[in-house]
Amino acid sequence: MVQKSSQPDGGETGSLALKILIAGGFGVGKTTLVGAVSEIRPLRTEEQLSQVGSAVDDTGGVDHKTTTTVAMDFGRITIRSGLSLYLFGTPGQDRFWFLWDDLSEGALGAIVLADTRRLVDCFPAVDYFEHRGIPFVVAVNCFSGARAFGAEDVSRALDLDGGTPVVLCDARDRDSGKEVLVRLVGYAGRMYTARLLDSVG
Ligand SMILES: Nc1nc2c(ncn2[C@@H]2O[C@H](COP(=O)(O)OP(=O)(O)OP(=O)(O)O)[C@@H](O)[C@H]2O)c(=O)[nH]1
Ligand SMILES: [Mg+2]
Repeated sequence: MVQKSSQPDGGETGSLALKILIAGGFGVGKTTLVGAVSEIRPLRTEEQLSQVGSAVDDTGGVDHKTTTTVAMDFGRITIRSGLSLYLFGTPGQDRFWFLWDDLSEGALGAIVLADTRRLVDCFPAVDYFEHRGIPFVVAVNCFSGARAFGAEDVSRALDLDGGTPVVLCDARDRDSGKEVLVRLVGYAGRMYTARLLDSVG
C-alpha cells in the first residue's frame, strides 16, 4: 500500500506513494477524472464500443460514448511534497470484473464515482469495497442536465455506512478531483488508525 522511494545509495527520500482506485459504473467519468488530475500523461486502454459488444455491454443512458476502458487507467498526482498518489482507474463494463481483484491489491482506498441519473450502476463497486473493508468515498460526478441531489440523498439511496463520505465533484476539473482524493486519504487514514487501535485495545 505504501512505498518509500529509495535513493541509489540506499538512503530514503522519505516520500510516500499510495495506491488509489477510481471505480464506478460504466461511463461515469473514471477515465476523465484520472486524466484531469494526473501530472503525468495518463496511461489509457480505450477501445471502440463495437456492435458485437453491444450485446453484452450495458450502454443505456450513455448514448454519446464511443470508447470504453478495457483494462485500466493509470495516472499520478502529488498531493503535497513527499506524498504521491498512484491512480488506477477500473474498467466499467461488467465483463471486466475479473480484473478488479488484481487492481485492488494493496490499495489504500477507492473513489466510487457515481452519476445520479444511473445511481444503481455504482452498487457493485460500493458492495465490492464494503465486503473487502477497503475505505472508499462516493464522489457524485455532477453531469450537467442531471437532477441535483444532495450528498445526504445519495448516502441514503446507497444505504452507506454512517461515516462513508459522499462528495460532489466535476470529474473534468483538476481541483475538484484533487479535493476528492485529499478527502479519501484523510478518511482512509482515520479508518486504518481506528482499526489499529481496536486491534490493540
Ligand atoms: N457533461 C459532463 N460530461 C462528462 C463528465 N465527466 C465525463 N464526461 C463525459 O462522459 C463520458 C464518459 O467519460 P469516461 O471518463 O470515458 O467514463 P468512464 O467511467 O471511464 O467509462 P468506462 O471506462 O467506459 O466505464 C465522456 O464523454 C466524458 O467527456 C462531466 O462531469 N460532465
Ligand atoms: Mg474509462
